[in-house]
Amino acid sequence: MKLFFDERQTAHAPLRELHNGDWVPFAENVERPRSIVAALDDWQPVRDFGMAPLLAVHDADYLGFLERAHRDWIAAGRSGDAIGYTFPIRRRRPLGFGRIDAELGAYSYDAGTPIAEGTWLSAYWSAQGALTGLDHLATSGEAHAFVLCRPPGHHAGRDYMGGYCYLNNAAIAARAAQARGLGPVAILDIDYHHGNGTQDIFYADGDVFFASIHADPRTDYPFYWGHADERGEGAGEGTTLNLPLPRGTDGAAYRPALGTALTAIADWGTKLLIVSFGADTHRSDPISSFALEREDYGELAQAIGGLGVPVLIVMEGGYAVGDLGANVAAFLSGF
Ligand code: OKP
Ligand code: ZN
Repeated sequence: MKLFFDERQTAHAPLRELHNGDWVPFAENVERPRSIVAALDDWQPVRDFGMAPLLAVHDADYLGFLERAHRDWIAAGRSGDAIGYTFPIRRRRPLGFGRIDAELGAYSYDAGTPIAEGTWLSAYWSAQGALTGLDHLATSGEAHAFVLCRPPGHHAGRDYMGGYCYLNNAAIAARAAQARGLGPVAILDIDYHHGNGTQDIFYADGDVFFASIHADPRTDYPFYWGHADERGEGAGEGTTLNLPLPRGTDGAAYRPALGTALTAIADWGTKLLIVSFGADTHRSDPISSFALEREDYGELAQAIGGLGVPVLIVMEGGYAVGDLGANVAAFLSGF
């Protein structure tokens, strides 16, 4: 299987994040991609598909904000990473007024997603990686491709960042796949955390099926999305499937949920599957509470590969840096 990564994805290096009321070292750090790169070979260069495929998912004003936010932060006399602290609560208009602090709040839903000097460069090349992996699937005839997207993407919406995510790599690849006539497209999100950004982007869209297996949002981030009764709306009614699982879920308890998701994805007539893969379901993950073992990942991949459709795998979370590369390798070996 071909693997895709660009060194510019390591420019993004925020120093710290607000976590459970304290400042802690930023968990989505450059050791993550280093660990994955070291564990695998057959890495391929990422190509530049430009801004158009990003604009097919994200608002132009949001992309402009991401690109200039850190410069505006420095121009405002600040140092370090740009981070919001005032958020437009429901029913309050998210007016930006041009002050960087107001914009940071209006374009995000949490204070755990800092913008550092290299953030835009890394997010841009992370998304281009997803597009390159898709192009490879479309032109090579190979069945599977892996993109080391970093920063991850599944928490980013049309006009917001959050959960270490800025550009929604899976959604960008899905829209590009549709445009190339590779659909019907489904997205399967198996990160520990619910992919709220991806869900939002396709919630009223009847052409992309979104299924997610994740920690129950009654106990886990992102709390306000991913509940079992969220099934899509309008033309997208029934094309969102949420399968929340309790903390402590192990491989044996996880597999039936995966079976449910795969059956729904097959029944929907999927021709191309995009997998948002997080290795933060592993028992050793420092910010998550599932109990999957390394051996479970190969089995999950085998079940997914059993669908018999092309699969584009994009990396989402996974924070146990010592285990991360080996866990990703175990997953990919199952294809
Ligand atoms: C991203 B991905 C902020 C506390 C909330 C956010 C977790 C984001 C996970 N420091 N933590 O889905 O792995
Ligand atoms: Zn996660």
